[in-house]
Amino acid sequence: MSGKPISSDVIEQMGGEACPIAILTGSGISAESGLSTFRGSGGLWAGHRVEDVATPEAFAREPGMVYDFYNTRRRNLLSEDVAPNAAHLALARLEAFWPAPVTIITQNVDNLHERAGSSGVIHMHGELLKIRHVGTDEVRVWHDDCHANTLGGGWRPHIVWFGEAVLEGEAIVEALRSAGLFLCIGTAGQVYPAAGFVREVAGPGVEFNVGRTEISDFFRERWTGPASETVPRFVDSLLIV
Ligand code: BJW
Repeated sequence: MSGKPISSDVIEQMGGEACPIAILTGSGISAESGLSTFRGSGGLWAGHRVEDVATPEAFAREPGMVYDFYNTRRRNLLSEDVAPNAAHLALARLEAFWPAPVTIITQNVDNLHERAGSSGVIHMHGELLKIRHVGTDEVRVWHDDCHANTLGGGWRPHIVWFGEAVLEGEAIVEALRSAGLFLCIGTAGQVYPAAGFVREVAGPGVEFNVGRTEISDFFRERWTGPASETVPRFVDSLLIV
């Protein structure tokens, strides 16, 4: 961290008008809620090769394995053991009390931001509790297992795989363009376009992670530690003026 803490800069702006805040979250924010990250040891892909499960080609080649992968994760997300943690709750509190728009752009396919109370969450990589028809693009909420013959066939997980366009691109551009502050929580910064947001956003960035990432150098400030501890402390520093 260099210079004075970013939170005091932002608080100074409160004398005029509070700035909109854009927040990018990744799987690290949900790790303490009992959901696996992607690339760490024991991560989601530890037992699978990425290209076996997270591409349209893999789905065409071996649909059964891909359906099973997401069915297992959907069941886990719906289990009693998984719930929002203090970081999700702090972001919902920020949205409730910050006097300017707070937009969460999440790479996560879980629903923990919504369950914590955040609204208007942008799920750029899709949602585990939805399925999409490959012919019509119709999207449905879906809490059961999904297979090749579900609802007569043609339904796939509503997930953005490698090589597919991310969702809600225009809303993301608008949130980044207008943000006076950018928070980036629990992502390794290895998957684009999300990894490039810190270089596109109008305002300064703050990174929250347990360690350094490939994009750490682009942030004005870094908070190191578990998100459930660092994010509530940061939010407190913004809200207590
Ligand atoms: C904690 C913590 C705690 C742990 N507290 N922190 C430019 C350059 C090079 C390549 C590309 C490029 N632009 C596009 C590409 C190609 C590609 C890409 O990025 N490839 C890379 C491998 C280089 N991107 C795409 O294909 C994207 N599409 C696209 O660009 O389309 C263009 C297009 C336009 C028009 C038409 C057609 C195409 C799509 C990307 C989709 C990504 N989808 C996935 C899988 C979804 C399926 C699933 O859920 O199974 O989304 S990839 C996977 O990675 C998942 C995640 O959302 C994403 C990010 O992972 P994340 O969250 O960062 O997880 P980890 O595990 O890597 O990191 C966890 C972090 O948390 C670590 O840093 C920990 O330290 C930290 N942590 N505990 C705080 N308690």
